[in-house]
Amino acid sequence: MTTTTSPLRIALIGTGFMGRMHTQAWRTAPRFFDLPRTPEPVLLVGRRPDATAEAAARWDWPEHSIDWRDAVDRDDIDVVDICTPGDTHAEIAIAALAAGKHVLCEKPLANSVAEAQEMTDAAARATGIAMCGFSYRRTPALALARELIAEGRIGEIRHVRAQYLQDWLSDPDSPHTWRLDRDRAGSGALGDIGAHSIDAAQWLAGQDVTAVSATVRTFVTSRPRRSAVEGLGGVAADTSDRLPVTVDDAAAFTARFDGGALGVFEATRMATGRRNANRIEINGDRGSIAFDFERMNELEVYAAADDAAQGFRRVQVTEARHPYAGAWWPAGHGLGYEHLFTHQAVDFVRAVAGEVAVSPSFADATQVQRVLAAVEQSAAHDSILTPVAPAAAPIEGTPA
Ligand code: SOE
Repeated sequence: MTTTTSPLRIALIGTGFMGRMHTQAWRTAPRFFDLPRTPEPVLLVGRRPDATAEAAARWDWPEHSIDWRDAVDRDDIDVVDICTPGDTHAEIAIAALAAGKHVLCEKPLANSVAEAQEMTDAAARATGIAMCGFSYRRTPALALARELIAEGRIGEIRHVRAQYLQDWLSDPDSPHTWRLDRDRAGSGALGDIGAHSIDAAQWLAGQDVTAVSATVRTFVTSRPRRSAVEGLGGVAADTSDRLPVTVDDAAAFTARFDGGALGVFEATRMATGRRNANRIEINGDRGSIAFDFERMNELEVYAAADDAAQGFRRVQVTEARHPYAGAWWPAGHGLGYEHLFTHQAVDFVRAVAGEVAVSPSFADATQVQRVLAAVEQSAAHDSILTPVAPAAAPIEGTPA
């Protein structure tokens, strides 16, 4: 019989993809994990009255509003969960923390280092906890990788190789969205998905990025205006009515880490055929780990100390002894994308109760923001890219 614990009353701000995902997580967490407090969805906040009312009814939120301040001002709300475009994170999080709320804020933390630092300073002054939603840390396979690396199983880390490949923008006529507007999103693929790679790399390696050399590209510079129906499945309107794209479509950069490792990163939403290929490989002097979210229940492990049967082992991370896995199904049945967010909700509730550390904290997320800013600064000065000398002109008379 599950013990009932005091409620942790949730206000969720945002009704897009992450609003749906976080709703699922708050409801699922207490059904599979023993928690010190029971998440209680109370208030859903959106932008449009009709779409917000429809989402609240469909996702079983008792109350709804179109003003986030309702979440901050009410005494019967304990947690403000921010799932909105990046240009609103700082104002909402700082107000919620000042009102004594606990805050979960989607990634990247903010649209600038200055904003992220203001949020971190607000968290340091606050009574509530403040966590950033780098959800891939909660993949059982990556949590296992971190345990193995922390135990020294792959030795001294030399290489970190991370790619996050999506393709939902490969079609030049896929509709414009706030994620393509620098004023709202801060950056494009770099901050949206490259931030995940940066956070995971630093967290797994236990080292921070200290310098980068980068280049970015925007392949499609304008896109059709999205129809009025947005958030719950909008479709594009007339493709001749286009809005400018003011962010990167793709970013590539090398990185130095303070522990001596060398990093190579790639983030793109134009990798045609790759729907959500979030990959990372870390090579040490005694072994390696490799992860690909397209096979998210598996971790590839190489141990140099192995005997003649050497090679990368494909570990199914579904055993009860593996991180988070024991709460779900028998070994071998596997988890999905949504379970990362349930694990995030579990760890958030446990952090509120002081049972576990807040991870990632706003300070951790601000370090990611500093790396994002360095990448954009480096890419802005493409002069760092040394042109390859042109081929010598062919000698007269030689065949082309
Ligand atoms: C981008 O499309 C996106 O939704 C990211 O914003 C999420 O952080 C990532 O988990 C999935 O892709």
